[in-house]
Amino acid sequence: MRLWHNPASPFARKVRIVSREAGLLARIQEISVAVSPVNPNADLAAHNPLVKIPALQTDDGKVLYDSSVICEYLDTLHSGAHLIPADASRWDALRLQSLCDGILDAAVLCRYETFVRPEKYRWDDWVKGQFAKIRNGLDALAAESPAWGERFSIGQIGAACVLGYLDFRFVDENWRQPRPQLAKWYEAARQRAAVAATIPA
Ligand SMILES: N[C@@H](CCC(=O)N[C@@H](CS)C(=O)NCC(=O)O)C(=O)O
Repeated sequence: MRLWHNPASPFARKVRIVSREAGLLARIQEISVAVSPVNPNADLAAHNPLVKIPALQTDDGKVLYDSSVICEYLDTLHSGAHLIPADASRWDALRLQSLCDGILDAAVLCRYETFVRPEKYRWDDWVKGQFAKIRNGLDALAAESPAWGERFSIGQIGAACVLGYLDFRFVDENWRQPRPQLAKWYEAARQRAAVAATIPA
């Protein structure tokens, strides 16, 4: 299989953590590409009309996107504990993944707005609106993290990707200060080999 990704991409990181947790890394060739809405990658464009990462080409040639679909596909390829649970905890896990994806959508859009978009076109109120989503989402993660215990399914994988991305791109946000329990959870999550191996750089 081939995975188009970038080490900085939090959505691709979800897939890269899943592939490692599921023991599938040896079956995946990771191809690092640089993408942005104003700088599409031609190879990726030939496989994903949205020209976004992650995208996964399976062994039979199909190309899958986006990160949620790829994670679900990879979870069918191993015999270990499911990362997307099939039992009653499934809907909580999927909802948590959606919450984390929403926070990441807002954070990635803010990155484009504050870094890629020329300064004269920037819109402060729009950035404030996106940051409100990020902070509300973090508060929701903080409220539920004490109940996570040792669980590390797709929801917690999403949370690790959110927190790693904020550390990487928005360090001044200092998300830990008002949310010590979430910070404690993340310190433990960072010790997992799959999380440590994919810290954005
Ligand atoms: N919903 C998508 C979001 C993927 C996404 O936004 N990826 C960003 C990189 S983190 C991207 O490819 N941006 C390029 C673009 O928007 O053209 C997923 O879950 O995979």
